[in-house]
Amino acid sequence: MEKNVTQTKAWKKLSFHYRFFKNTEMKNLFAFDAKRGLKYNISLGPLYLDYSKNRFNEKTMQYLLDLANEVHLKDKIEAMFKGEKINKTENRAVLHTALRNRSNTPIYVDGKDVMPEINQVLAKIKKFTNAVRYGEFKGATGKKLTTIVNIGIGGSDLGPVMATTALKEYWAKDIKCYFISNIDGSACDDVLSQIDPETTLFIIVSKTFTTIETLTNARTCRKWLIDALGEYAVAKHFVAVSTNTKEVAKFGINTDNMFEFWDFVGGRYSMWSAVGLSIALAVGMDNFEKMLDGAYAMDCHFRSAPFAQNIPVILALLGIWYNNFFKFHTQGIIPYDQDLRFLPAYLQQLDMESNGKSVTLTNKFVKYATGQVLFGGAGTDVQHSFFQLLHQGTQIVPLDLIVPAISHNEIGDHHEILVANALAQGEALMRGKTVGEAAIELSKTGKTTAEIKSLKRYKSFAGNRPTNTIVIKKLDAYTLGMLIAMYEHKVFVEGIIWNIDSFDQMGVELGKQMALSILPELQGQASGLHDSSTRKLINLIKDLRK
Ligand code: G6Q
Repeated sequence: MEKNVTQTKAWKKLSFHYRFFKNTEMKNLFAFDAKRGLKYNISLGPLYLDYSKNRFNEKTMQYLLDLANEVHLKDKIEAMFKGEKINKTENRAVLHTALRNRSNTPIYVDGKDVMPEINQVLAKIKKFTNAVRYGEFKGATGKKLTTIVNIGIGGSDLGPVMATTALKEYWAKDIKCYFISNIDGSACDDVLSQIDPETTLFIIVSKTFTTIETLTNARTCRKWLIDALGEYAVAKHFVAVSTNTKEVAKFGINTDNMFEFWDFVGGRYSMWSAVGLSIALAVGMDNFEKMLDGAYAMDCHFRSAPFAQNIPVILALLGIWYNNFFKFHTQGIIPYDQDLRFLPAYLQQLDMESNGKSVTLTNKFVKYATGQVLFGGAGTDVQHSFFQLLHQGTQIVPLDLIVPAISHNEIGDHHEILVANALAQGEALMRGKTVGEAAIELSKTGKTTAEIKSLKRYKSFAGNRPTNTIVIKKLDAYTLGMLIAMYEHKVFVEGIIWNIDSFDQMGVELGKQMALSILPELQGQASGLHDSSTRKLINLIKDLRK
């Protein structure tokens, strides 16, 4: 029987330590230890994590590492990699790591090695990708397929959108990618109004192949194509990625044009599988494989590095320290890279869907905070919007600042300005500016004593606000793979400490069911039981639509 994590020795030590440590200022930690910035960092290939601008000292870190050991993290990591059924509520293995198991060593689920099937699908993706990119697999009218439309939602959309955008610089010159996820008709209309049916390949991505948004969007696109080219064109313009062969066939897609994946791959962990077909089509199979290589490098690091030198483990432990002790329940992700602008949305799902849970693996309601709220956006844009609150608001939001050293577009001094901003934010958030410092600054600008008095508090910054700085050499497929795997494992470690199932998503499923019950009412059928507000809203909208 697992111990409640708050009853572990390490947790108790952390609680006690927190009381004395909580007001310690990072700027003093830096002042007392000139080497702090040289001590608290980890390099892995093209990725460098500086975690020195966080509110911890050696003792804190030791207790956090003790906590990782006390919850048997090492064994849990092995259990995941070895294919044990760690997704307890769904009785499934969790093997997104098998999809990028570049060593190809066997991994068994229910006594069967999953690697041969994974390799087969990878080979099929490669063959198809090359056939489309080299113009061998053509559209129904004989034209090359150069427009890729990914139809999927949630885990079947966010990874492909994020990764294709991140790797935009590697796209084939003649390829364009579009994504339709939202059921809002505007999502379909936006894309269909821009593309040519003769050169378009639709990829329907749905693990279950029952998701109402995806199937509705897919039907609309199918009709659009048939109206333009006739029914016979469907086979040449539609492929599917799913675990549900039966439903794919029912939809009218030749199952030869179906790319399989498996129930041991969660939606939000699936971009390494055939769900990433649009990524492979856009950037080519070599780059897709480089992305898998990068993730594999992070997997090997996560599996073998001592916890004190383990990037995902350190990130997760700091996350626990803030969320459960400081009660900082929000986390910001700020990539200083325009092409990573969808990373926060991607990580929002990864983190919040995985760890937004309230029941432990031992079937008890949790009595401590679990998953934090994650948000973010690309720097420097967001410095001009929500950074105000991050600097001077009453909530403290630990940030990850992600900074590529080399830009794909070294135009003038754009990139130096970008990097200078990223580094300045980390330093400013850590140091802050005291009221006294603000007063001195104001006096240097010639303000009167009265003016200084009235302004100095407004111009002060509490500081002591934590940031991790993650420097990557350049945003390429390999590094992107590392980065995403790093966050996947961070989320995993936090889930282990909280003793929750990070791999189910019952919350998402409730929404799917409820919409299905209201839909017939909006379409004029008898009304069901609802609270007075929902009833009124249903009737109001029906009236407005008359
Ligand atoms: C991800 C979730 C969820 C899922 C979508 C789409 O982990 O399970 O976001 O990906 O609901 O589901 P389908 O792929 O089954 O259409």
